Amino acid sequence: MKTISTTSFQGQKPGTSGLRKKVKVFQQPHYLENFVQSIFNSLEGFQGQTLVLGGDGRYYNKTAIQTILKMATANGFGRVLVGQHGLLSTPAVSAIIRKYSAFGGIILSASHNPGGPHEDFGIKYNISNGGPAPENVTEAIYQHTLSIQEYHIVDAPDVDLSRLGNLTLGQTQIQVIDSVADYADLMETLFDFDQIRQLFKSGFTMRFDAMHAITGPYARIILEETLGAPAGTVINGTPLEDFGGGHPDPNLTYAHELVKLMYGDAAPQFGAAADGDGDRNMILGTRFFVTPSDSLAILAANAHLIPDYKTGLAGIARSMPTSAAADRVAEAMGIDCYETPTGWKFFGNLLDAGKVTLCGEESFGTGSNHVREKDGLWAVLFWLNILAARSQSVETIVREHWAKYGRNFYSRHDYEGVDSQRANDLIQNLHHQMTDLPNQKFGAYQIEFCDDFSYIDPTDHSISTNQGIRIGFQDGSRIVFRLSGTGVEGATLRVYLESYEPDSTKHHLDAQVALKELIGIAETIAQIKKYTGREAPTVIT
Ligand code: VG1
Ligand code: CO
Repeated sequence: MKTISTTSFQGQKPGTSGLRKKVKVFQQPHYLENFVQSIFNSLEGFQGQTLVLGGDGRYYNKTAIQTILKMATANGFGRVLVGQHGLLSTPAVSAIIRKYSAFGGIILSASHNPGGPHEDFGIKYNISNGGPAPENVTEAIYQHTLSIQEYHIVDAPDVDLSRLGNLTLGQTQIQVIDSVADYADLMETLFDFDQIRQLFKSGFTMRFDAMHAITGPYARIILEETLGAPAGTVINGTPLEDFGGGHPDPNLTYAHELVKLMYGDAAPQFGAAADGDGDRNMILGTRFFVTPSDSLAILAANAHLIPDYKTGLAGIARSMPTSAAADRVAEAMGIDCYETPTGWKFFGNLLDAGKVTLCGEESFGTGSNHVREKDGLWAVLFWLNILAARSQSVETIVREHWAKYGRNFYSRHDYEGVDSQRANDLIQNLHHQMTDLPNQKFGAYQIEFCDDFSYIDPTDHSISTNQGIRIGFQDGSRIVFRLSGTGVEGATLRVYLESYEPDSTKHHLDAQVALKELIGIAETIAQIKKYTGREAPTVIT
């Protein structure tokens, strides 16, 4: 065992979901080690306990995982459960932490950010409930990074992660586990696999785009091998260190191969994609896109069709920028709906307290109390189970939902790679207008309130402030502005737009058309073009 002296790095502050930086930054001597030691320094009582470790297979995964194994050993973990080849999806890590009562887990991923030697790497710590470390933990880790002076590591050859089985490293047992098995077993306990098997037997067609990222092996085993979907259902199914040069973010812009298929002639009946680390999902029908906010509402409204949820939902939680479509379902069901800040870490306490069963975010994230992360393949299986039970198309299910609950037109406009100072100025400018905006009229819309969202956790009463500027209109429409906490360079401005339409004769409209006036109001109030120097958003979802 060696103790190495080090000096602190600036900026090792975890964002919305872990620490994300360019690979080159992580490759600096001691950079990764400092952060990992700071995680361990912020924890108490892990000696002899179990750590779960894995990543999405992006460039630097292999190198980082060896370093972390040696540091976990030197710091006194009793056992490390590590995915074969160092691979585990984010929801699989969450499931494994819970199944084996681990102390916590480390996930190596920058999620939907691109990978490769010149792209992004990331690291995230999850606590014993299987969920992302809450803000008090990430803050403690950050404080340790500022004062770190040494780290502990064992001097040993690399561990062979290619074969399943048990090894020892120093005093620590290293168990190389199958990346998929525990997760696949859990999925089988939640859904009606026989019903889904019947669906595929009847000739149902589907494509799942793993985007060359972590879900490939999971989707092949669960969809093709277990549920009988034909070979070729899973596309881009081999995890690559650079995700094939793509951007593993399942949306209409980046999942273009799937989108082309689903909007082409002879399109399959169902399309889905997942992100780099497997926690996001996109749902498509034949020439039809389901917005993530609607998806959450539809899963909730159809939960009675799913074995694990048929006895009812305790409640629903959605992040603040997510549309209120789920709120309407919760209201109809007579259950609570919670509004949390962006990021899955805010759902953990609600799930642990049994206050909610389903959670979702507009950013292609949905999940439930089966783990403490959002879960891409879980959402796909949930949809498959609904499709099998209802024998209707994706489009029909969504349209019937709108007819019953009304439609929440929704869109997010992202301005990526904006100058940080200018982006902060834009937010400042909104702050300055905050008290003057209420009651002002813009065309048909009158502003009811304007605030910077803050949240008090109902279980531990912790307070999170500055979570995004909300402009609420009298008819329930909303515009939200916030800056991304997952980027690595410059700033990303996210503008979230929502309006509610009860009239079903207008439900066929394209969201960008229905939201046109609100989009104009957002520009008038925030002067997006002036501050960002951009004529149009980089990505529209
Ligand atoms: C984004 C999304 C947020 C999500 C987070 C992590 O954060 O908006 O909803 O929880 O990514 O998802 P931000 O701060 O960039 O808006 V993932 O799939 O990157 O773990
Ligand atoms: Co992700």
